[in-house]
Amino acid sequence: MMRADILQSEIQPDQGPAWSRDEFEAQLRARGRAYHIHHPFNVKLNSGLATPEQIRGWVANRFYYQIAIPVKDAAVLSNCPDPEVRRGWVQRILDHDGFEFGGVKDEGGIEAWLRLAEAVGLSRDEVLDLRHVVPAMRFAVDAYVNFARRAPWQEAVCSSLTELFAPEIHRQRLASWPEHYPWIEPQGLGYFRNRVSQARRDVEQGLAVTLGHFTTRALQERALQVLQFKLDILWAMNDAMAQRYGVSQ
Ligand code: AHQ
Repeated sequence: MMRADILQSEIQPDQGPAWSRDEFEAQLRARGRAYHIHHPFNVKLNSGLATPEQIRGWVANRFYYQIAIPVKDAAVLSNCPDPEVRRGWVQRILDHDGFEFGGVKDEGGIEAWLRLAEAVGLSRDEVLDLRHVVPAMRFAVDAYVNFARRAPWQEAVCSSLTELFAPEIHRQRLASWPEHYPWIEPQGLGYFRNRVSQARRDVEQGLAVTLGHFTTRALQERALQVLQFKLDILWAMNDAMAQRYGVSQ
């Protein structure tokens, strides 16, 4: 029975034998064809055709996604009873919120995103007060946080696997923005530099949990449905920004 709610849609009856771990991973990676690296807004950004206003709009709107990530990850932690998994997962919150332990201080990704904002000519205040965030951006991001709060924690882990494709998009920005947008102060791109390695580390844990938990064919199909849900969230975020900042689809 079809349901409109990703959280309620039933696990379909068994559709044959489970895929091997390698085949299942290949199925997950194949969904990269729907990753937002292919969205017209991202293509315009990374091909050097975006205007300063479009870049500022993208940075100010994406800030809403960035501040939602640690809240989403805290929701995963709150639903996860496994201390081993939590020990790995808690690193994601520190990556974004920063930390100070025994003399080691890291400002975190949210602060790094605010430096990106200043580097593209936005003030901290106009980013922090979310005045530029368009409604459909909020709805897409809020859908992700609410999914992580209510879904089984293994499904929330699986939904983070869009990061299988993230190192490429960060590398693409690092390679193309300095050349196309020399007016952006280079130190503003520090966030993307940090994410290349952080995404790789995130994916190691996320993939291990996903391959280990979704072990029947029906569960594996559910995992693909959850990954597609998150791919659609990223795509919808870009649709919202494209519509507001005049990027034709
Ligand atoms: O900066 C990003 C980030 O911290 C995360 C966390 C992860 C998750 O838990 O869903 N996904 C993610 C992503 C970040 N940046 C996006 C981008 O295009 O800059 C990519 C995005 C993702 O691939 O899900």
